[in-house]
Amino acid sequence: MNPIGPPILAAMKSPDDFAAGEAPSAGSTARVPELSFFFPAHNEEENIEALVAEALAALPSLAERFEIIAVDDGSRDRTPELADRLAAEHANVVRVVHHEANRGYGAALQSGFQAARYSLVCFTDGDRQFRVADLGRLLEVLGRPEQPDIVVGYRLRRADPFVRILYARLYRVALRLCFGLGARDVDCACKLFRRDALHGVRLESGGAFLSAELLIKLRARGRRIAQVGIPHYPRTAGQASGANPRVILRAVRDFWRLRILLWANRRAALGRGASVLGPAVGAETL
Ligand SMILES: Nc1nc2c(ncn2[C@@H]2O[C@H](COP(=O)(O)OP(=O)(O)O)[C@@H](O)[C@H]2O)c(=O)[nH]1
Ligand SMILES: [Mg+2]
Repeated sequence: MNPIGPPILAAMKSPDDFAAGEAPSAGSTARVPELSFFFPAHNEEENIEALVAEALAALPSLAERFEIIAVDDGSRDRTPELADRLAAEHANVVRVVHHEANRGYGAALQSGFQAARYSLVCFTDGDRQFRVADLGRLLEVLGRPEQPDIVVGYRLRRADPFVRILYARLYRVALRLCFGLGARDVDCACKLFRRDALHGVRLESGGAFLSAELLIKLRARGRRIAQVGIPHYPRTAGQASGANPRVILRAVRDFWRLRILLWANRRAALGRGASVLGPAVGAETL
């Protein structure tokens, strides 16, 4: 028996539908007109200022107009006040979304998408394991003749403990078997989207499963996803919590909830959750 099941298979095509790209050199592309960049931050007081400085330095060569959105996910350190200060210092460029309490990685990404206003939307994590300038690699692939709707990174050499790499391999197999999802590195937190491609997508997961849920639902809508290798760096400040048992259990629960809902009623399952996009801002009001 095919473990994927006909409803998803029909829309998701084969794993090979993901076009793996060679990693082009960063910054080799023309500037795009506008770009929203956001990052989730949970207790990232040691990273947030350097990340925003890095983004302010890198984004002008990638986009003519850009915004930087910090999503403070109920941090209990100085992240909220540092984020507010950065937004005040760079009033038209840096914005902050605060969660009053910690809601989880997926909820933080959802808030980033909601807040993003421009026609291209991208994110990295807030822990500086990616370089903002490497978003140029994603933009270069987005501009290729195949016209992908989404470009997702895969970590060329993942700079995390071995146990994380092992979990990621098992997760990849599970996603392929249960959802037919052929992404090389679903959790690579370096992704770029045409805003139009996100229309109609609704998401439910508040935790780490959101990255997979997003790609599964985009594939189900027939969106073209390309992949490109991205350098990854060790976390040098702050604490990683992505492998906490609570985080893993929540992801497992969300994984099976979506799988079972899709089996029960694919159409209803795809329509559950909150719309990923907030309102766009017309050019005249910018
Ligand atoms: N794990 C976790 N990360 C969060 C949460 N909310 C926001 N984040 C951010 O998500 C990113 C990835 O977190 P990290 O702990 O480094 O996960 P890992 O890279 O998978 O180990 C960082 O930018 C965090 O600040 C949360 O509730 N849990
Ligand atoms: Mg990390």
